[in-house]
Amino acid sequence: MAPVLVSLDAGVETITLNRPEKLNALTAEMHQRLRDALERAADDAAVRAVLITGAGRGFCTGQDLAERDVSPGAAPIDLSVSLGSHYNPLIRRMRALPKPIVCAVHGVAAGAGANIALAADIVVAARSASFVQAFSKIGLVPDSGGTWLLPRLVGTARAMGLALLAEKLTADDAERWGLIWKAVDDDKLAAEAKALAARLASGPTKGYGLLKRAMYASPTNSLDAQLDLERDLQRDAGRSEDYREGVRAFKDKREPRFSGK
Ligand code: LHQ
Repeated sequence: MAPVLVSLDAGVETITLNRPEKLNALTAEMHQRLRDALERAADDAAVRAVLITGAGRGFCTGQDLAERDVSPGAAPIDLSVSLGSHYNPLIRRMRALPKPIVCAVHGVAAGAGANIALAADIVVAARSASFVQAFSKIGLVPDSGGTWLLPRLVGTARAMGLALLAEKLTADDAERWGLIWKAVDDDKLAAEAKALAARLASGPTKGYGLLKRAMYASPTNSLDAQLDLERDLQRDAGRSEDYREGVRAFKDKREPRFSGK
């Protein structure tokens, strides 16, 4: 079986991390397949939303720790190579994808696995799931955008606690802290995540892409710059077919039928 499964159904590209015997710990091959899947999502107009999920009993435990030789006498390791070639491009690709990404987290999301999940646009987690900034347990710094995202989502005090203590944060606490969109009962996770992705896939795709750009530019922009950006992006949104359809549907008092254009 491929370590990452990709399928397309009704506008939703589902990407399933599929190395369940290792809790979907990430290998170089998996990164390659993730890259291919996200490139396809970007290029193929038939893809209007992405759903990321994991097979087996957990979502993902980050980098496969067995990929590197840390035995005494082994050659020094340069982890920046892996970040530069795999993890950083993955997070950038997710954030830049002009289509919404839903991530369904169950079991454990640890290390880079947690931060990849948090880089999605909407994160839904099973109530029994947990998020662990496991990095400090092995002497590392939170990566995959963790040190950028965590303080912005939960504040520096909680971000530091999560990073230094590397304790499991329950899905309920993650929801309460504003780290994720929602915690749901375990038996509802798959259906809930699928429904969200399907709903987004039938939405105004162009508008969603522009919305992502605005939202993710916000943390580093001044209000002035953000107002200008909103003006420019709204110009583009207003030229979409879906804007016209949305307003027509409103006037006709019916549900809109968005084409994604
Ligand atoms: C694993 C892993 C794993 C290999 C479970 N690797 N096998 C980025 C770029 C470059 C380099 C370095 O780092 C990074 C960022 C990172 O992501 S660093 C990695 C951060 N992740 C961790 O440190 C998590 C390591 N895993 C754990 O601490 C435990 O597996 C947790 C607490 C997540 C789950 O514990 P259990 O439920 O007890 O499961 P388990 O430990 O028995 O795991 C099941 C199997 O999966 C087991 O294999 P085995 O052959 O013994 O049955 C584990 O060795 C394997 N596995 N995570 N990251």
